[in-house]
Amino acid sequence: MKNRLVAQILNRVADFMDLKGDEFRSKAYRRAARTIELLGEDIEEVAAQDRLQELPGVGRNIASKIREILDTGSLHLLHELMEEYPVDFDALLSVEGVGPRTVKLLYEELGIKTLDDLEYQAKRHRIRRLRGMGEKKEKAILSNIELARSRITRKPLAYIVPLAQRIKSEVMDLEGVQRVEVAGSIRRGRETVGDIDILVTARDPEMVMDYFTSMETVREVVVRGPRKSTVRLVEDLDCDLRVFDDGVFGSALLYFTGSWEFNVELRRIAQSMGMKLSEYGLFRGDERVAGRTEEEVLEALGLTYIEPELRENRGEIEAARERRLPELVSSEDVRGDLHMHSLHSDGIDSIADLASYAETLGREYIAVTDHARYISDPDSYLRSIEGVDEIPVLAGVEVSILADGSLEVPGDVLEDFDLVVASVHDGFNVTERLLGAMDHDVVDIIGHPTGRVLGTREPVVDIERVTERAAEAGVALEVNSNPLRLDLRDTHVRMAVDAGCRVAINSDAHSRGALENIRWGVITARRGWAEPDDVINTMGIRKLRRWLGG
Ligand code: DGT
Ligand code: CA
Ligand code: CA
Ligand code: ZN
Repeated sequence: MKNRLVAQILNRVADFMDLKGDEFRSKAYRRAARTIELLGEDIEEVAAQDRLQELPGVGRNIASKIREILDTGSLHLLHELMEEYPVDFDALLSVEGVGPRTVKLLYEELGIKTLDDLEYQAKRHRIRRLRGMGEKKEKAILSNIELARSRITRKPLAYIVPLAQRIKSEVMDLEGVQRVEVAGSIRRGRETVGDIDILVTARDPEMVMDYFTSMETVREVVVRGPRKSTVRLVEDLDCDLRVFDDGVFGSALLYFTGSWEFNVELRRIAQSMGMKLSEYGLFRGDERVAGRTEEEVLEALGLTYIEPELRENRGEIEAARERRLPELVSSEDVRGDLHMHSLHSDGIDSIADLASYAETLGREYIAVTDHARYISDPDSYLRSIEGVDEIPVLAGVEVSILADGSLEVPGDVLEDFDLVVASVHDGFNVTERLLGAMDHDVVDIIGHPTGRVLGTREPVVDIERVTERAAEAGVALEVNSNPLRLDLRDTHVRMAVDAGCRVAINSDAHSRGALENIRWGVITARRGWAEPDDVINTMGIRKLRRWLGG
């Protein structure tokens, strides 16, 4: 489907029309883009059946532009506009508080074209003097530039994994291809990724490159070589593909999985043993000592196998040498899900539908934890939970932690529930409030403890004090599996585990489908060195009930 590409290009044309001050055309292009974004069918089908002009907002002119995009993958008009106004729209618009109108103003008044220009002028206090801007807006822009920079270059793991898997399986289907692995930060499970790295062994590398550089999702070929190519994808990130010989695939995989810091340390160890490590193998002089598998290379360096999630040079290499790496928790260990929302609050599915979908995912039990403020009649809420018999459903509730650390609902009301998740829902004074909340005996789990959301400013929380107190109070800290939360994050999970406090890997789903998100929480917990025993929802339901009751 090229719907998204077409909509993106039309929207970009509209941005330029705004710059030109051509409000009429801007509106027309934006309207057409919106139609195509919301279109339930494949735009190529519509074009093939000559029905483009039947779409709302698509006249003869725009229809011909759409056909041009479908035929060529780009639009001549857009290139002309880009030459006329060499403004980096993507970058500027990604700064919170900067819209197309502001871009126009910044360009016309100060000639700002890039993030660097914007930063430079903001620092010289030139922005505040512009019409409708002022000191406050200038400051906000300056502090949002940093964030915009990281957002442009890095994407949430969960958004990119399906794309990487698709490319992997398509390459796998090519003739003569033996192995395909996704390496880099994706294999390590980092919460955001900069690009996709793919390693291949194949009889005919040229043929793989032909396919790779002409995939439908390729916007632009950055480099094409016989064994290494880089393409820029429609999804706005790069993908590297390298072809290796089977005999060195292990060392190549090790090298391109990284992390950089991990590789540096491995190479240092190889050197200290009189060897040399590269993507082509582990060598003593000219002799290749190891390279076929990762295990082989690591063993030759005196190390046990190290799971990719741990490869950040945060003590895992030393632990591998001393044979004391943790047995990491895995998806199969997770038996229940203890945080989700149904129709009783802001979820979109019934409790029964959540339960039966959870069962298909292999969960043995769930807890439904609707927001307390929606539950006006606790008895009827509890009755509707009792009525479900697909799998055991714990009657839970999520309560907000108020500004002074007290709970939004009195403790005696909470006694009626099997499980209480307490969460902070705004970013102020988080540490003190969490510590306060853990003084209440009824609280079992602290939901998304820091309240951070990827791509927005991170709240300041003293995790060391929070994990210590949680361990003492017997409260579990959540690893919220929502791909934009992952809260606790990997390094925080590690602190929790070290402090001896338990975590709960929960979906916080607001729909059935989101119950699948647990996998991202598992990856995060693994990156935090968590073992099954560190995670309360690896317990069976009886044991868990005892834990909750105690
Ligand atoms: P990303 O793409 O920013 O999310 O992070 P990575 O870790 O995937 O980084 P990337 O794509 O630049 O490179 C993939 C891996 O390849 C990286 O983790 C380490 C390895 N690598 C690439 N070039 C070098 C190098 O020159 N030296 C070392 N030590 N490692 C390298
Ligand atoms: Ca990468
Ligand atoms: Ca790369
Ligand atoms: Zn929730």
